[in-house]
Amino acid sequence: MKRRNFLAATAAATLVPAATVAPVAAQAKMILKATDVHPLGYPTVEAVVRMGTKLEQATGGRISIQMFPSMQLGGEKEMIEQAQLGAVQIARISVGPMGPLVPEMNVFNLPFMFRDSAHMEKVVDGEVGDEILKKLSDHPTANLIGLCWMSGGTRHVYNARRPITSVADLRGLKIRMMGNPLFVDTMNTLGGNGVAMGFDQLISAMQTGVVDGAENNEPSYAGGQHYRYAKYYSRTGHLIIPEILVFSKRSWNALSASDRTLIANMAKEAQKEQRQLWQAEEAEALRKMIAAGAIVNEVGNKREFQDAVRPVWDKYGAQHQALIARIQAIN
Ligand code: GTR
Repeated sequence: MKRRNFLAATAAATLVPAATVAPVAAQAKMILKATDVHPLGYPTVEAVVRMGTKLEQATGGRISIQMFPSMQLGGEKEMIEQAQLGAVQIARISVGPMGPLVPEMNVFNLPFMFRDSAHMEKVVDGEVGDEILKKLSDHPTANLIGLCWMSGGTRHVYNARRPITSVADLRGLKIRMMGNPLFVDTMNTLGGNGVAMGFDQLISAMQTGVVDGAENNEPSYAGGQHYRYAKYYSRTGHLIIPEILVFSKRSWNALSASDRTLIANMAKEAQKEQRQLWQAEEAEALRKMIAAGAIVNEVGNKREFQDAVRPVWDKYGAQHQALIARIQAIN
């Protein structure tokens, strides 16, 4: 059976009560399948695992979470599709690949949109964050419920050839970007060669020279041991992208109102928990990657990079001027 057919076939079965004799539907056991590209122990994964433990405690074991970490179910594109079908209930994904689905989300994907992580966190914690989650949940065809935000640090460019200190150093480098035309345009505008592919394909692409490198935060670079293939890690800081926990709308619609409230509240707690775990992990990852041989450098003049990506803002930001102004006004 093709993967998609298999997923469709299993989707319907996912929320079927585990107990065959269930006197009342409310007591039926429910195992929520969750997935993440990162391994067990990574802050986003750990926060969702803890959310599962809390859900079990709160429901006397009726609701639990089964985690499929480490790209076991594919890259983020596949994870989104599976959540849309209801083959998994919970997916923790980056806002990166969500931009083509929900246009407002692409505002978060604009290079240098946020001044720093604290700015991004303030934005997602406030009205704008709530509105965008709702935009996703209300979207007629996205088929996902936005539960909460998570932190994904700051993304920097890394490659096998040379340190990047100015925009000119990117010229001709093949850099893997997340699957969203905005990111490919960003890299191309900077003079590099943006190549869109899933996170699950990146290591083999670096090994075979299909790409010279990629761009990501320290925990993803260190955790995936990407320094083995691309040792120059240059702190371009071009993207600060929030991550998001989504729930399959198909599965959500099958839940009772009280279970929805419980899951939504637990997700908000997971957001806080992940942020704490993230801060510790970010510092630790930087230490680990340097110890493993990564060569980290600052770029000479950030302004030069910011100026170079203006065409990307013109192309993708023009229709969202009001939202951009609100984000910029948040201090
Ligand atoms: C990581 C992020 C993942 C995924 C990955 C990527 O930082 O946590 O959700 O977006 O980057 O580059 O595909």
